[in-house]
Amino acid sequence: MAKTKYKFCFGPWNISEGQDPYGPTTRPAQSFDWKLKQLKKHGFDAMMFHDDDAVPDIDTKSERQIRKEARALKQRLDDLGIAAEMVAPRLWFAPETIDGAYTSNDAKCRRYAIERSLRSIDIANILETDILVLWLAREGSYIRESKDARRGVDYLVQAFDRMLAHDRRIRLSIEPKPNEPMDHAYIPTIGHALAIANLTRDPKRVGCLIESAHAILAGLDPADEIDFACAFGKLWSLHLNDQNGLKYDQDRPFGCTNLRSAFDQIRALERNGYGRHGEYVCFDVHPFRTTRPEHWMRHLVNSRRTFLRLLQKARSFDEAEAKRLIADRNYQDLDQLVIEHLMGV
Ligand code: XUL
Ligand code: MN
Repeated sequence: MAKTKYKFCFGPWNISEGQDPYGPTTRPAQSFDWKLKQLKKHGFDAMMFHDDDAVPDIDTKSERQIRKEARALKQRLDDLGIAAEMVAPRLWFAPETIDGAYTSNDAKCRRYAIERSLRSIDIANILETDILVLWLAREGSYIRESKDARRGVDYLVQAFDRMLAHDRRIRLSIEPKPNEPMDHAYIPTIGHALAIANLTRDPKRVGCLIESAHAILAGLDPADEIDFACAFGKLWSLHLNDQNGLKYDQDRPFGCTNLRSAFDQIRALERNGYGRHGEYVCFDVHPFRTTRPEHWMRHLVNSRRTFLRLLQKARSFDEAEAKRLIADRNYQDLDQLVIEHLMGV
């Protein structure tokens, strides 16, 4: 079978300015146009968009104005030859989402979250992507007793059903993350995402997005999560990055900490034919706070480069020898085969 030619993308938020909870920005903001121009220049094909990356100050604008601005953006993307990979409602900034979005205890706030998601779908339509990414940032609890998790599931299903009914082509791609900003999230793993899909009015159109760091934060192996999602035909998007253990979400360059796991993730993508139906490889990585403005694209360029180098490694792995060692249950030497292959000896 012909080898997959992978397509790459990132989001404007991946060219971040260095702020963290303890200190301000360390780089001056770059314009949106500058960010768009970096894509092609560095071998990327598409951009991911939060709804308000596409239409800034979206909450202050009418539906008509939102559509107008989305159409103008589409024109700019076409001029530059860039696709929109997905749109994601940013449901974690507005005052209405302080106590959760779809699962807020306040009915008015739940309505806000749904309405805003419908506008995101309108933008996705105009940008010609059928993927709506749902990172359910504030759907969970700080304090267990403040929420009813059973009702939370019902609220999530009601919200997903409204989105599925709004547009019969849109596909919801749920991006699980076990914690941060919440203490515990309601959809912490791919298993949860695929299970809740079955409660909706159209399970076929509810799938998932795997982020390597989020899987690691859940104590799971990202490669196994990829295989699991692909067994259901539901891996529709991917955020590759890295994470050094159980701490804050680090969004480190792909492979920088767990090189072997990065190799395993690529092997999982290869054996499942990820990318053959137009799926993109996105890097949800952030520059280190110390990065100088003149090195600002390196975390993205390097993640892509590591991906392509590891892809060569995956394609040149001695599968016959691995098979022989597996048949002999000689996992000690299989382990060494992988290590030496990665070390290039
Ligand atoms: C948060 C995260 C987000 C989503 C997009 O941890 O990964 O950037 O990927 O909203
Ligand atoms: Mn992500």
